Amino acid sequence: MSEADFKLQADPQFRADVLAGLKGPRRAIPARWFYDERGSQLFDDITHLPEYYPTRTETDLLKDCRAEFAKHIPAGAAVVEFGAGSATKTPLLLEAIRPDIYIPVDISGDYLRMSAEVLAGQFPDLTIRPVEADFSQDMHLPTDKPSEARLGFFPGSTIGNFVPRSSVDLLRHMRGHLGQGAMLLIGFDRIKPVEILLPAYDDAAGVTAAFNLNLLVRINRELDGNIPVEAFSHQVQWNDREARIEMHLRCAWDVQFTVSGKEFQIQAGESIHTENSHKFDLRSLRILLRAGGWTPVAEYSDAQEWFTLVLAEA
Ligand code: AVI
Repeated sequence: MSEADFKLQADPQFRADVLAGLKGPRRAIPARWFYDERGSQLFDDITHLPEYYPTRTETDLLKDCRAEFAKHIPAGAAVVEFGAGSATKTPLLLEAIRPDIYIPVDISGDYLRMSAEVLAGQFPDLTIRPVEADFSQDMHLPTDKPSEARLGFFPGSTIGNFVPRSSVDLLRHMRGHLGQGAMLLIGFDRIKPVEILLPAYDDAAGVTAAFNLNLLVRINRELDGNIPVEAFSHQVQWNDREARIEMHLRCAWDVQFTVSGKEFQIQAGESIHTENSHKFDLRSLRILLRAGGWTPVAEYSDAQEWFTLVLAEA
């Protein structure tokens, strides 16, 4: 396939989001577009960084509580994971509840297939039905046994990457897809001192900076852009009013560029807002779950209260 053909095949939603998001005065591009192949790899690297506490905290929590939450989950429930699945967290859940069917849902088809293959090797008796879809949009989930109960698994505090109105929509959407008698196991990153939060999103090795900047590289490659990537730098701030970490790409000097034939200008000091990562206290996460149609059944937090896993029922 020629480079021109490849560009023609760019995701139309990606193009629409980027063209709308680059228009001033408040420039913002949805965080879900971070995850091309390189972005997914960089995110995986982030999860192993010493500063990025959420993954290891949640993994330890899963290890400690799995016997407890397994007691609440009906035998034979199918597991639907929103996201391709993590190499460590997913096996812990599958070992604890031993479902017959596992349905990972992810926007990145290659990553989804790769992780499904690895899991198939680890769980030879498990039926794995990967679904390539954006789980925040309409999708179709396979039904092997029409009567089966389903457990949704949404770890990593990915819910925090949505603004409150969208996270309520997403939770309701999940409830609709999972059906009657569904349960949800969901991770929430807790509010904590900025001295811990900021380095988690601005690590010394610069991996998160590379993850953020890769969005511009992706735009240039897939949307025929010529954004001068070297003019931008990774910037992280804590927005206390909204209880969230924000990632931006700050422009150091005036630039002019085109994307898909459209012209843009960004002045020195302006930024493109690329990600929100909301943090929660116990009250805010309970309110969010209830607004999304879920009733918390059990909550599990680590000793420092840095992360909470909630088991909820529809
Ligand atoms: C996927 N998500 C939960 C991560 C987070 O912590 O908000 C994405 C991330 N962005 C920078 N580092 C990690």
